[in-house]
Amino acid sequence: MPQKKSSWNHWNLLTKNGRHVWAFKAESKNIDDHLNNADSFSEQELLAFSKDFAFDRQLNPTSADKVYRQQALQNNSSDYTGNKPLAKTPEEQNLIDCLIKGMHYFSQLQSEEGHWPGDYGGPLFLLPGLLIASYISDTPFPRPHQEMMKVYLFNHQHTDGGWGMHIEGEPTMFGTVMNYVSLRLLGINKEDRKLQKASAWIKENGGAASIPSWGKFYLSLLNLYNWNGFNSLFPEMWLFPKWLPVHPSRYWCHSRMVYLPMAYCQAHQIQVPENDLILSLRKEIYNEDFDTIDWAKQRDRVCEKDCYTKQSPVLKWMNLFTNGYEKIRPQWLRNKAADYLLKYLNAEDAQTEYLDIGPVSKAINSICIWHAYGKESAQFKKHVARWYDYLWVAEDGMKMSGYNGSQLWDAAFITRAMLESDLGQLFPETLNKSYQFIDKMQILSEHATHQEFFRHPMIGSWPFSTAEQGWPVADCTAKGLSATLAIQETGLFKKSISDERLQQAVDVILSYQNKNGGWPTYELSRAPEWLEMLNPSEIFADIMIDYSWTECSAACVIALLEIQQRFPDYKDPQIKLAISRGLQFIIQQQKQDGSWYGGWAVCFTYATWFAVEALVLGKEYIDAEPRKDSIAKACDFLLSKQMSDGGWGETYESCAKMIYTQAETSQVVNTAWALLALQAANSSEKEAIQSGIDLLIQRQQDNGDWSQENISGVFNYNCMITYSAYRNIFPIWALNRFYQHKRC
Ligand code: LAN
Repeated sequence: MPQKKSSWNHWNLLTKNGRHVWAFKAESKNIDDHLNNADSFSEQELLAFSKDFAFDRQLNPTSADKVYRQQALQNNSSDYTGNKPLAKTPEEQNLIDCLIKGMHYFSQLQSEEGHWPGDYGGPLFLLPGLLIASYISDTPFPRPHQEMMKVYLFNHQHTDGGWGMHIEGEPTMFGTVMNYVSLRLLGINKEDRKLQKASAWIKENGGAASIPSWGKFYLSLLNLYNWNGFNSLFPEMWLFPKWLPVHPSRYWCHSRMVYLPMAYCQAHQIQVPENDLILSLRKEIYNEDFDTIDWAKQRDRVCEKDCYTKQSPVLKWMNLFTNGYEKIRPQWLRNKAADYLLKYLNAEDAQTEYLDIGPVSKAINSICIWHAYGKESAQFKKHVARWYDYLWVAEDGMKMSGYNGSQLWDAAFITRAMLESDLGQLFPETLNKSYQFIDKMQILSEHATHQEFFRHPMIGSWPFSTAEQGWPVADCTAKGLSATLAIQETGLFKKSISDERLQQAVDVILSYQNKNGGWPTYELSRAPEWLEMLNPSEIFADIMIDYSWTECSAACVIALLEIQQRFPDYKDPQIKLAISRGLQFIIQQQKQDGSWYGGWAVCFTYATWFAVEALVLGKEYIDAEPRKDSIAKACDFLLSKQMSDGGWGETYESCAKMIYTQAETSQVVNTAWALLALQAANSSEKEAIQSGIDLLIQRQQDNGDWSQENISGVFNYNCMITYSAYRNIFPIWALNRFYQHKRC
């Protein structure tokens, strides 16, 4: 690939134990030295960023991770030796060449330690949180980082002046205010033409008073909202008896870990002092005179462009009570609650090496720790050191990632994809490195405080990102296990993961099965579904408890089926029962039209692939008739959505609207999922499969990559997230399956 933009080379990715950090002008590979050269820049170099990272969101708002990929291709070599099997026909040769090219290209993106670092951006409300933490604590990022952030924020502004909640979404009040304020905190003048447009957008759409509650929270911290305009989170709730269904320990861990530091901030009414910038901002984002706003009246006001989940009557009643309580609360009780919150925050920081469970809590925890212990404290410094784990450089600038990466998840998927046929074995070094990485990422011990802070047992589990971050995930455990079994089955590599560790992973998977037979994300469903009525976020749905999901369930069922092959006697009756209950759950989730809704990627093609794969592999565990019907309906559904060019394509709107929404053009990732499902089901529509395969082959670029199309990932129905590796992993997997089927 020709080297295009000189300032791209100023940024280098350093990795250690799966951790990745972008260093400005790195001189050594030591990740701890990544800030050593952050001061050695010229103004001209910084000015060049906006030219070199110019990005046109009109062409495609989803960036293609070009900076990392260019570097990896320059620095890494592949272990491919040029061998290839002989084909019987030119078509087969073409398929083999395409597959080898695809794997060859992708193997060069692998880091030395065996994983595939990649862009995990998408949401547009994450970087603002981190910038607020940096501003409040007076801990600025180095100038090169700041300039790259400005570039990113401007790159994702819409022509009408607004920002969406995520890079593909239409402008919202939340997205626009958060990003506008961020640019102002970064020092952009309010007279700037683009900011003027943004300010006009905010005012025309009702002003910042109508920002959703998460925005009200952030603005309150900045003294740009009044805490009285934010519905109380009732911090005392954490002192409730644990058996109560509304005790926060029963919430979905992401909600729990976001509302925890939010409650701490509310309890202490943390607020930056007024200054010129704040006073000016109050004029820039409100239609009203800030000092005359009736804050209590703003609590439930939400701009209609933002509203995804309406407040339930139950929540309204609860807010009435909690806001009323604020007027009479005894201070000693508030202090007691705040002390407990701080204790919990410290435990979370310690358990995750200060990475925390995700990007939102990462930023807010930093603020709490700064508030509790000060800027010079060891704890706060440890927090700041980990801000950088969440930053990613791509051709659209510097963004905050949706997690500290998707390291384990991608490594497990690609390993399985490559091993779908023995063609993958032409890359032994790549597979071996991936195996070593998966080995290192398995979680092998429990934290001393795991029970005290409501953590699910995790020995033997795998996380989504790194062992250091250490939050176990049910389906990541399943995928880690499946990949390990596939690698071990080749017999090619020194066995580093013992049978005992595999069995521990099985135990974890079993421990995660919900009462309804399905599998959740991080923890069992701990409270009844009616708790959802208390969801205070107007922008997300289904965040209150950890639900059972089709994809998570299918991944766990598949791993259990594979383990039965490997250790037929290990917990045999228990595993069999778990599998059949899991399959029942999956069948129950099927929609009338034969599809399944996908909660974690776009969308129906994704979950339908998972479900079909589990139903096909699990043939001995459920009755033949319902199983066959279900698979046939799924195939009919998929076939009905095939586009005239042979591909499939959904947009992110499938996720929010929960209705299959076809994209203007077919998408390689959706096409690959549909093909994986149809092939798994052994569909008799061979021509349909052939035309999908032809499309994947045609869309491949000369270097073996596929171009980045629409965004692929989602969470909580309404926010999208980039999975940059999917455009390689899934075409490779679908083609490899096709190759394997042809040969048999
Ligand atoms: C993820 C990423 C991975 C994803 C899969 C493993 C793919 C899925 O099958 C289970 C759920 C899980 C683990 C997941 C849950 C929600 C996450 C953590 C994310 C989408 C990454 C970011 C998101 C998190 C909630 C973002 C922060 C925003 C809040 C609303 C708190």
